[in-house]
Amino acid sequence: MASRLSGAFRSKFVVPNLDILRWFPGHMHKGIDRMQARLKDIDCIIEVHDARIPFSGRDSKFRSFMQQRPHILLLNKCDLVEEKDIRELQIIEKLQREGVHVVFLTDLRQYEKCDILRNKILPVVRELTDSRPRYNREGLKEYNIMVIGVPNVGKSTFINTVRWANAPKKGRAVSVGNKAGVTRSVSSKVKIESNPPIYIVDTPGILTPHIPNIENGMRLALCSCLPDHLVGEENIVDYLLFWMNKRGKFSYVDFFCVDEPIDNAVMFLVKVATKKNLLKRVLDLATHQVKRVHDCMAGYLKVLVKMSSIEHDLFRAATEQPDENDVKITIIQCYAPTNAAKEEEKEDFRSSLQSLLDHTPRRDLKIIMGDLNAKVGDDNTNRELIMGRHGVSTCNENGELFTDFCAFNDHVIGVTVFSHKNIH
Ligand SMILES: Nc1nc2c(ncn2[C@@H]2O[C@H](COP(=O)(O)OP(=O)(O)OP(=O)(O)O)[C@@H](O)[C@H]2O)c(=O)[nH]1
Ligand SMILES: [Mg+2]
Repeated sequence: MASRLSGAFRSKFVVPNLDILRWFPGHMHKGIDRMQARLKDIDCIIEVHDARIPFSGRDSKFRSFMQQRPHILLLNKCDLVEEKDIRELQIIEKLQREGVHVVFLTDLRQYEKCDILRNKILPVVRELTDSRPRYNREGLKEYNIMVIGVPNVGKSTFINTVRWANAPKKGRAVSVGNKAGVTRSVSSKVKIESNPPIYIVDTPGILTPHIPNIENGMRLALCSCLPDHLVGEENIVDYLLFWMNKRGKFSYVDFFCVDEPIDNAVMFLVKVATKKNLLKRVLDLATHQVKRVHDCMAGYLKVLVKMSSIEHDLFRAATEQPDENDVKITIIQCYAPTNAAKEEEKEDFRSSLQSLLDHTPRRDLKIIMGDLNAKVGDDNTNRELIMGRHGVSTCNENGELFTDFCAFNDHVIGVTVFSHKNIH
């Protein structure tokens, strides 16, 4: 089928707007500065990356960290690739030619396999550190590791898992979540071994401010290293179709029962949604007629991507029916630290709030209320989707953090949308 149809497919993938691949929020910018500042206390860098895309996204920022300290690369989420592909495609050899000499393949979901972390990775950390000058840390018995990488590759999971391997009864030391940008600041040290003492520092996932190449960006999006809503679910599906068709991977045709390969995301989604009866009614404003369109944007059709190292069959998909038609509301009442409070106090507050939101069912309508102690001002340039122009005063630091938080979580700052009587 591949050779018969290959001429019919796009030869180049085009995104509607390059901005969809630009995600470099304030916490990443700050994170890089803090990581650089912490380096003087760090003995070894462990870079975690998604094994499905061993090259995409590991940009010059990571290379610069690699050069400053001994470096280990973990290609994680190996459960989502065929290990034989990594061997056959000589991924590790290619990485070594690029100067990445120590590479481990990990599957951090499998706790029982975590002896590799203690018995293989940690000894290598000690060996690499001891074999090089430690400058200001010469003679110290402890080892400090910093975990770096792009968002959502399993950096925080690595810390929890390796700590758990040492002390199974302890809970999570750092937050983990299945979306990009869960860790938003450089953490304090987490102890993972006592003899000799080994500590790890977690860091936010960092992307480059300018994705150098569209396909790299789309591969990162496919592996959820960028938020789906930012790139657009339809664009992600479109790239996936482009990628599979180009390589003659047509397993999706039978899986979705769509008769033949399709090279257009909208057509594909409409066909699948029709078969699965996942259509919704919308009013077409131009014709005033009710149309039935596919409902993937509402999250009813969820495309789960199983992509592997560069040339491997990558697709697995499932559909999710909405539970019922009723909507539940979750209200989170909070009292935030003031603008003058310490950075750690503010970070604790944001992490707790994020964790509460992450534990709220996705379909719930979420309302955050209380005293946020944030002034967001009245300038909503580039933030039109999350705030109006009726905020008071000028934006302060808490205001900036709060608008970032709302942008990340798709929340609207209701109080800025309507004008108020000037009675205070
Ligand atoms: N399939 C699979 N999922 C994993 C693996 N390791 C971690 N995950 C999942 O990947 C998601 C992201 O994990 P995190 O540890 O939060 O990733 P992170 O790199 O710290 O992400 P940020 O803090 O957003 O930069 C979570 O849902 C984890 O459960 C793995 O080996 N295999
Ligand atoms: Mg994290």
